[in-house]
Formats: sequence, C-alpha cells, structure tokens
Amino acid sequence: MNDTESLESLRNEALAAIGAAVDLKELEAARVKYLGRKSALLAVLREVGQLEPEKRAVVGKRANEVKKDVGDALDHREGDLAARAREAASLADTFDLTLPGERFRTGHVHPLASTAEEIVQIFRSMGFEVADGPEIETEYHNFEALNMPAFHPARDMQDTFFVGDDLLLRTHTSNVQIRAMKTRKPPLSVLAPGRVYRRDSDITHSPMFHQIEGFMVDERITLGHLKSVLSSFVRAIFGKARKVRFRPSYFPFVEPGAEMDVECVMCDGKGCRVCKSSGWLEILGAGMIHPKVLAHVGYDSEKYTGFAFGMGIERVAMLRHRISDIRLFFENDVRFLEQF
Ligand code: FA5
Repeated sequence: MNDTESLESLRNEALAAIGAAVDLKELEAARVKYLGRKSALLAVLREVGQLEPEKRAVVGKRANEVKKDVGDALDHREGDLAARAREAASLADTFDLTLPGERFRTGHVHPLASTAEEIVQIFRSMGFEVADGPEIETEYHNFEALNMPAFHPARDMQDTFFVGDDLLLRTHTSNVQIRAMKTRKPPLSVLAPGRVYRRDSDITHSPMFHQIEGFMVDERITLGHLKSVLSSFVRAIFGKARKVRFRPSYFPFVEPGAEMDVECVMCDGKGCRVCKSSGWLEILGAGMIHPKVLAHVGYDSEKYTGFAFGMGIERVAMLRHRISDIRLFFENDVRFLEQF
C-alpha cells in the first residue's frame, strides 16, 4: 500500500470511528487516536520532508486534506453530541404538569369531639358557662359530698377504679357540681364536659367514656325548668321528630330523679341489639339537686333550689350518626373516622 492509499484508509477509519462515537468521551478518544501527537496521520506529516520531491507534494497535500476532514468531522460530531446531551438533561429535569398530584391525607375532628362541641354550643346559647374538674378525684368529691357516704349501696352502681387510698378515677362528671358550687354563688348555670371511668364494657358501655354535666341553681328553680331545658336541647340536636321520654329514677344526689331516653335510631323504636329490644337508648340521668348536696357546698337549701343532669356523649354521638357499637369510637380505625 503506498502513502496515499494508507492515507485514504486512515481517513475512512477515522470518519467511521467519529460517526460511531456515542458520547463526548468516546469522541475525545477518537480525537487523540487520529489527530493526537502519537497518531499515524501526524507521523505521516512529520516524515513527509524525507520523501522524494514530487511524492512529497502529493502526499503532503493529501495528508493536510485528511487532517482537515478528520478535524471538521470531529467538530461537527462534537456539536451533535453536546446538543443531544443537553436535550437529555433537560428532559430529566422536566416537570410534567399533566401527572396527577400527590394526595395529602388530612385529619378530621373526632366524632366525639364534634358531638361534644355541638352539645356545648346548644347549652351556651341557653346561658350556660363551661367549667372543668379533675379526672383523678377524691372519694369526697366523687361520692361523699354527693350524698353517697362510704358503704352507701349506690356506690356499687358505678364500679370504680381506685388509684390510691382516697383517690379514684372519677366515675361521673358530677364531681364538678361540688367543685364549681363551692367557688361560685347562685345564680349559676354551669356545663362541665370531660372523661369518666368505670369498670363497664359492652356495645353501649365503655370503660372510659365522656359525660357532660349541667346544673343550674337559683331561687325558685323547678323540675319544669329542667324539663324545658332538656327538651329544648333534644329538639336542637335530634330534631323535632325524634321521640324522648323521662323515666323516674334514683340517684342519691337528686330528689326527685329521672332518666331521659331517646327513641333508638337504629330500629326507629322497634327494638334491636343496640337498644336491647327496648326501642329506647338512655342518654342522661337528671333531677333536682338534693338539699344535702346544697348543704355540703354551703348553700341555703331553704332559699335555693337547682337541677342537674349528666349526659353520655358517646350515646348522643351514636344516635346522631347511627353508630351501633360504642367501641368503634376508640379503635381509631381511619376507615371509620374518615366518614365524619
Ligand atoms: C350518672 O353518671 C349521674 N352522675 C348522672 C346524673 C347527673 C344524674 C346529675 C343526676 C344528676 P349514669 O350512671 O346513669 O348517671 O350515667 C349517665 C349517662 O352516662 C348515661 O345515661 C349514659 O348515657 C352514659 N353512660 C353511663 N355508663 C356508660 C358507659 N359505661 N359507657 C358509655 N356511656 C355511659
């Protein structure tokens, strides 16, 4: 093969390698191989001076042309590959506006919290103010001052969790009657929502549940006031159509005492598992505050009378939302909670 032929095959080989380079790194390798200091082409150009004069002109001219062609091809391919790399990088960065967004799960107010809030608002609109009391309570405030001295059989109605000699988890919110009345003078109308505890568990009873205590004391407060306040409440929360009834009942801290039942919403009063076939669900106990309780807080029971009631918030929420098992409120299953 003479010098011109080998220049032609060198040119073809270089152009093929340049065309086949897939990225700038491979292209740089081709530049070093075909135009670098140790390349065959540069060797030809270095040695051209030693050729015979007429061959020197032909080979020298062709070698310079090949060098230019290879250089041009390298520059051209470099431009192509750089553009392709830029395009790939910008595609990787692209924000696709048509993709669906990420869905954030938002929390909900717990159905018990929203029911309690609704109840509180209804009584606030009737002039009641909200008070608070401790969940860990003394026997005195939970029982004694409520006319349930030690060994009184009525203490058994509320199976109690004791946490110390004289300390217990309050079994009802009625402890707030004593605490609030001791620090206030009549007239007063107070509402006290909170947690209470009893050894009690089935589809309508929970060992920890919520009550709202309400009481009003003034001169000449009668059972008529109690019935009127509770009837207004029932109309506001369950609507006019839902039937309610008062039943005489016994609580040592009231006289007379009553319980209020609401027609069962699960069976519309026909009788079912939730209302234990009675057609009614008990939501509260109530009555006229016993003169002995008024005496305990230092009120003159000849001058003042009052009523009190204690309502189960879970029971109201079950009736409001047609929930058939009280335990659903405490299992924290989001599929249940999401519905409210
Ligand atoms: C009492 O707790 C009295 N302190 C209520 C009261 C207050 C009467 C003021 C008179 C004057 P009782 O144990 O019935 O009463 O409970 C009141 C309400 O709490 C019930 O009507 C019921 O709605 C609810 N309740 C009672 N036990 C449970 C329980 N284990 N789980 C869920 N709700 C309950």
